[in-house]
Amino acid sequence: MISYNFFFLSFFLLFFFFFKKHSSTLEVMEKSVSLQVITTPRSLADPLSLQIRDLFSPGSSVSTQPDCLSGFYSPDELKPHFMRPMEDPDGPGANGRAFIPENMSPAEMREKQEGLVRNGFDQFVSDRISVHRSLGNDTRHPECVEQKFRHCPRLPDTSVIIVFHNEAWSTLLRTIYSILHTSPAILLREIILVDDASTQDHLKAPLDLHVQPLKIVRVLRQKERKGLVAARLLGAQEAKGNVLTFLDSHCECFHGWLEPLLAQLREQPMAVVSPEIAVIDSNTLKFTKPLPSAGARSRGNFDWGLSFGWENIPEPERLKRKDETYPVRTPAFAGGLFSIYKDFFNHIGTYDGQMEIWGGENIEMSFRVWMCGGQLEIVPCSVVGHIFRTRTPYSFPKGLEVIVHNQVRAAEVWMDDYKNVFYRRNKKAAFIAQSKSYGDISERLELKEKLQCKNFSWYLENVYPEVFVPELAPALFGSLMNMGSHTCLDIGERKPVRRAVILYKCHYMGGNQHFEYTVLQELRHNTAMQLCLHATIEPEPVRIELCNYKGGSTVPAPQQHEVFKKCLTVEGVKAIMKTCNPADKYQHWTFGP
Ligand SMILES: *[C@@H]1O[C@H](CO)[C@@H](O)[C@H](O)[C@H]1NC(C)=O
Ligand SMILES: *[C@@H]1O[C@H](CO)[C@@H](O)[C@H](O)[C@H]1NC(C)=O
Ligand SMILES: [Mn+2]
Repeated sequence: MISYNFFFLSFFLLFFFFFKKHSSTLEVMEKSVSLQVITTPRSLADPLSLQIRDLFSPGSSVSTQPDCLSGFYSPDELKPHFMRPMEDPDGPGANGRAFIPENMSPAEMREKQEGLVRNGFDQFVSDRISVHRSLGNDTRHPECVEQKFRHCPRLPDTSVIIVFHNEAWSTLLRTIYSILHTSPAILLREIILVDDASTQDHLKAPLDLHVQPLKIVRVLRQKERKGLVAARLLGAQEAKGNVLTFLDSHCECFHGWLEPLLAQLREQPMAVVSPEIAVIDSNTLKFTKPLPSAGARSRGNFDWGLSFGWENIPEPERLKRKDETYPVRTPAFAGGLFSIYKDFFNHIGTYDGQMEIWGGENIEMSFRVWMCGGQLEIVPCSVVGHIFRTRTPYSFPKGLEVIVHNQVRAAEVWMDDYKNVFYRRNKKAAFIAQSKSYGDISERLELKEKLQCKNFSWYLENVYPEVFVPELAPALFGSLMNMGSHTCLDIGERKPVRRAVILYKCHYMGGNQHFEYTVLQELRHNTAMQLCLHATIEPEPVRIELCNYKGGSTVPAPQQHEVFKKCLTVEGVKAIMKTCNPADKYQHWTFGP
């Protein structure tokens, strides 16, 4: 362990160098532009894309569809299996509106509370809204509303696969009917429900009896609780459609959601396409309708704790979209709702079957699809609503550790040396990796070899050039313990930007106590954002701020000069900059494991 007098460190706490990072980012951006030309959507005439189409959807190439008509699909041809029944426009939640019950009896209050606890959304409200409710007029961007779809080659058909575990009756049925009322019958081959060992009675015989007359809805059951990945694999195996479309069991599909997904796959058979996700409020079931104006689009990303997140589309990506019907390329995807050719799903290695229950599988699939020749896209003209639950009722029989287990499998297979960046931020993951208790990954490595997948630095440079990459080998890292107070520097639980750094009992698990002392002599906390320790003038506590860099050079903020030659000192529960005194134990720090 190395003990520091903070005299020197304090000098460098002041501001934050990004010259090196910044210049390499620019370089990479240029490279990515040339790549976009190759993979830009709608390259129908591109021989490569034709070749790929033949490979993955043999039935749909022009030559094998002699009866394929010219022109566009008419509204009549795109009629759904079941028209939506007429609805009372003033009924609860009609047209996607919120439903707020009034004058509730004590029994109703109890029912409401129990529903909330059981599901993580308000089942009481859901139960009173029609399972056939409409979502009102089509409010998408006019270019989406007016989008037409060529007959030739024919749009592929799809199996919709819905995995559920103890889903409420009304939300599950509303998901099913919303698909049946919005999907063109010629494109919807079937709906496959996969029961991941639910224990609630309504999901057994009553569900079978209810969907049986609908003919195109099937229920498959997993006897034992195996989780999302295994259940989706079961559904995929049984699916008869050309395309697999995965949805959650508490969704509502908006007007024309399916055609744009299938049309984009027809153009790019090696794509994995996701709809734009609209929020269905977990308390009122209000459906947040899309706006006709082209809003700021977001895309998916990941951070170095391997958590999925959203970000605004960077300018170069935005400019590449000629109109609203163009897809948005995304470095990572949420993984809940998406469509993929069944053949391509198999070709690209489906899922890592040894991932347990839920969590991390979307990041693994994101890396794999991009690195092995595919691409991930969000299609904004396709809008599907989803209830974001306040808590997950999806229980984890073996505890939350399975998520870390899954993340370690993803890191070991796909991240090369960059896996250490993750392990430094998650000590539990580091332990699982070190003790090799993440299971056998040899099949996944063989897959990577067989598909001749690119490496992780290729992915970072070409797919996500905007990503902040922490140093692969920082000078010092870990928990920063104060020798006087024996507590550790911690960013706290709340959104840390512009907040005082706190001192907390050392837990040595990384997370909020992970700091790196970089070769540029900054103290950074950089898991989700690029955060730097920011010196302040006594008695202001030292803050955590977004690292500050400007153009190609580094200029200290003016007020920072005054705190030169001060030392980071613990005083009570605060960290402040004070005049240096080598005898003061509260100015000595050490990097822990
Ligand atoms: C839907 O559109 C029709 C015709 O454009 C209009 O008359 C009606 O008011 C709209 N309904 C809602 C709920 O906005
Ligand atoms: C990753 O692949 C690129 C080519 O795409 C290659 O230039 C580079 O050396 C590879 N990096 C490693 C660490 O293997
Ligand atoms: Mn969900």
